[in-house]
Amino acid sequence: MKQPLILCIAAMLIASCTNTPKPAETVYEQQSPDFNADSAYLYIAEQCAFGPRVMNSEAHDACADYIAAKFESFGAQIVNQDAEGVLYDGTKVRMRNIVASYNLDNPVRLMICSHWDSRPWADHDANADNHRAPIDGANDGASGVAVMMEIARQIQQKAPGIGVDLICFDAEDCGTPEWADKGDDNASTWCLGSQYWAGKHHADGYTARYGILLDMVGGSNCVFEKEAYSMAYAPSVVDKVWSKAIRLGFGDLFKNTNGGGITDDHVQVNMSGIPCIDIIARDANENTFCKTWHTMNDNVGNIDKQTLKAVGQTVMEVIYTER
Ligand code: AHN
Ligand code: ZN
Repeated sequence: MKQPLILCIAAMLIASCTNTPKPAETVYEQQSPDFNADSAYLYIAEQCAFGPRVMNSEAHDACADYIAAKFESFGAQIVNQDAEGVLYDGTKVRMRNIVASYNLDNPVRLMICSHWDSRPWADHDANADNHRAPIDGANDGASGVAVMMEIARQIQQKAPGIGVDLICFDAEDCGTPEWADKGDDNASTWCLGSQYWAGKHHADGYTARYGILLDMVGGSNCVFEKEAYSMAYAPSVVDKVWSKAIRLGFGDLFKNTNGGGITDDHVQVNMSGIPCIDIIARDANENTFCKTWHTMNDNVGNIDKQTLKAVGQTVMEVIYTER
């Protein structure tokens, strides 16, 4: 009775072994349009051409208008959020957060964000004579905005299935300089624009499923580690982003290692109730930020298009596969 059944199963197994070809290595097929790193690079150069975008400067205000106009030219709805901030030394500053939105009718939203201001002091420069000079902030400031601009250009050509908000935070990088007395609440002197936004979102009832902060995403010889606050607040978002990056072939930059916690705009976003991670670069060899960080060398000439491509394509893939 049992024999024919066993024979039958054996025959099926043999058949399946011999007839079914060994499945080929599964190759991950990119779902998103191609992110163009050349245009992102151009948008970095355009921002830097204004000069350092430091608080209360003409370059700062002119660049704010350029950023809003650029996103508008790519079909986004713009909200400018103007506010006053106060620096570590009591100086009052004009701040502007710039929000560029797509598909406002869709309640399923992702927010991508970056700071757009540049540091007023090169207080990490090797030459002490430069410690009070403003920096170009090609990587630290312009790179994240430029990646968002290229994403905006792509969204205008092919809309993703969800709503997207691209948020440029002001006054992130004017925290107490190294050469001044840091006082006892140094952390609160950074991220002034996102602090304001966290207390008063740019639109009533605004929320997003999650956020991704881009900080220093155009440097050379750098890597991205899983930042500690991101892992604490939004571990599943870190997993999603890193696994997309690795499947797209960017595992050389997106490391499966845990980095330290960094006081950055994503902390404010998290405190306002939206889970948000930070894609922030550190030097590939040393446990420091990129070599050009807060130095006069943070300029367009030291931007690496391959880093822009890895980050831009990864974020695009996340946007275009979200349902
Ligand atoms: C501090 O060093 C306190 N925060 C790092 C955040 C940052 C500065 N990102 C760019 N510049
Ligand atoms: Zn900085």
